Amino acid sequence: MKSSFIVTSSKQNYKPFRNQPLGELYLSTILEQHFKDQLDVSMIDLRSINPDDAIYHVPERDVYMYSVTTLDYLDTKRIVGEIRQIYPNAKHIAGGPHIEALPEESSKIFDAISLGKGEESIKRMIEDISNSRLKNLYKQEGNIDFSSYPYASRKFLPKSAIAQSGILNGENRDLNGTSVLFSRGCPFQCYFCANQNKGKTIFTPFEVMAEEIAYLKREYGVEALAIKDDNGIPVNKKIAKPYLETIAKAGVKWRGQSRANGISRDFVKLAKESGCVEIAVGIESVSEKVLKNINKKIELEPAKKYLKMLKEEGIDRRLLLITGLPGEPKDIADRTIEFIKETEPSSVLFSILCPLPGTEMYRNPKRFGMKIDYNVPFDCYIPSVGRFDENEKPRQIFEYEEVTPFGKGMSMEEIFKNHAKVQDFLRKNNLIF
Ligand code: B12
Repeated sequence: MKSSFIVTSSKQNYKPFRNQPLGELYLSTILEQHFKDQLDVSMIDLRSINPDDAIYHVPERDVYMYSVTTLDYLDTKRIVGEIRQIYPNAKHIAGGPHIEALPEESSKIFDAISLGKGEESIKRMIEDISNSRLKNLYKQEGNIDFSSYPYASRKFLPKSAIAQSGILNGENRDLNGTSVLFSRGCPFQCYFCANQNKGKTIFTPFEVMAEEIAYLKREYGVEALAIKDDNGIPVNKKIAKPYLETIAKAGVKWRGQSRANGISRDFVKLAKESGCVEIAVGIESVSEKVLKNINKKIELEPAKKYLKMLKEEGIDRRLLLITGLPGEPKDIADRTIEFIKETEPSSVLFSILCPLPGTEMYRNPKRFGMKIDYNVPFDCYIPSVGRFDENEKPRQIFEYEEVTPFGKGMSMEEIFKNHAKVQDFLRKNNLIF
């Protein structure tokens, strides 16, 4: 049997090859190891191909597989339809955050969907296809033990698409880098976050982590890593130490993201020693009240101290901030600018709230005094409007009721104005990246 993961056009990604389709590579590796010669596994990479022409790049397969995010959903739906016209006997199976968030709608598009962890389901789906007994829904309950699974082989893509310069900034810009994911899951429950892996974080065993980095160095000449883990300095101290020590031994530079609280100077030092050059910190809002409304579970004074500590230890700081959150004060733009001046980050990603499927806000907008326009197409759910194109216009997906549980609702006009004001400040101060 012949199977392929399709990576869709990703027109929303500013540089589509800057990040690898890690989930697709990982699941392909699992399939190949399990089925050996019984299954041909490959990847059809449609990134940066115009969706109008995508079909011309799709060879015939028995099974097409998709890992779907909200932004990719419409592209995916379109290519599935086009493939069905040309290769009507092929099966289409899917999983991923958008499928997890909206399973009913998604199951109309695909022959079968997978909910929960997919490592075992994907094998079962392939077996069931080969025995002509594919079901519509596969559900894998509970967590998995990572030690039973391999790291993602990158061989399903050409070497040229794996590593490149520009993964790190400043003096490390020229290093040859790639992205990696060493853990899954986040113990926090922020209401704006679409991570479906809420709960216990599971980690790749440290020896497998070491093997993966050694493989990337050996096969792809990798010197720099963008660590995509939700918490690149793990919150659990017992894990953080061996995790950072494993990276330290590998001798690479890296950037990642972390919580804004709960990390002591010892761990910041250890991160620095392990090659960390930049940490993105999810502050989200400079209003304590808003932080409570979104269940962020951080406070601003400790967050400022943490940012200062990172600076003192020589690590660049990237602030992640969102506007349009429930209960923002009128002067949020000015307060945000003040916070940025005070904390002196190296760069800032300033987004407008985007209530993505999978978030508590999308599931339960009333709780936040929000009205979501469910008719807005899914490819408009862009969280980082205006990041790379000053003229990009934000599309309105939601609005606040006049009266919300947190006081008077802010109009979208005001929200867009606040966003423009802060973006303008960031642009003038060269803080956008
Ligand atoms: C790495 C990553 C990226 C990378 C690469 C993505 C990739 N294809 O690998 C990059 C940087 C490109 C990226 C970009 C973006 N991302 Co992103 N990203 C992630 C991250 C951190 C990990 C995803 C991953 O690789 N997981 C590893 C795989 C193996 O695990 P998994 O996805 O949980 O999949 C399991 C199951 O779902 C199932 N499964 C998945 N696919 C399939 C397919 C089949 C056939 C089967 C059977 C099973 C199956 O099995 C898997 C193993 O158990 C997640 C957050 C997270 N921690 O999960 C966000 C996340 C997926 N990203 C998100 C977002 C919003 C974005 C951006 C919009 C951000 C932005 N501001 O621009 C862009 C847009 C990308 C796009 N075009 O759609 C959201 C998606 C929400 C949504 N509703 O779609 C997430 C959940 C983050 C969040 N907390 O909100 N992202």
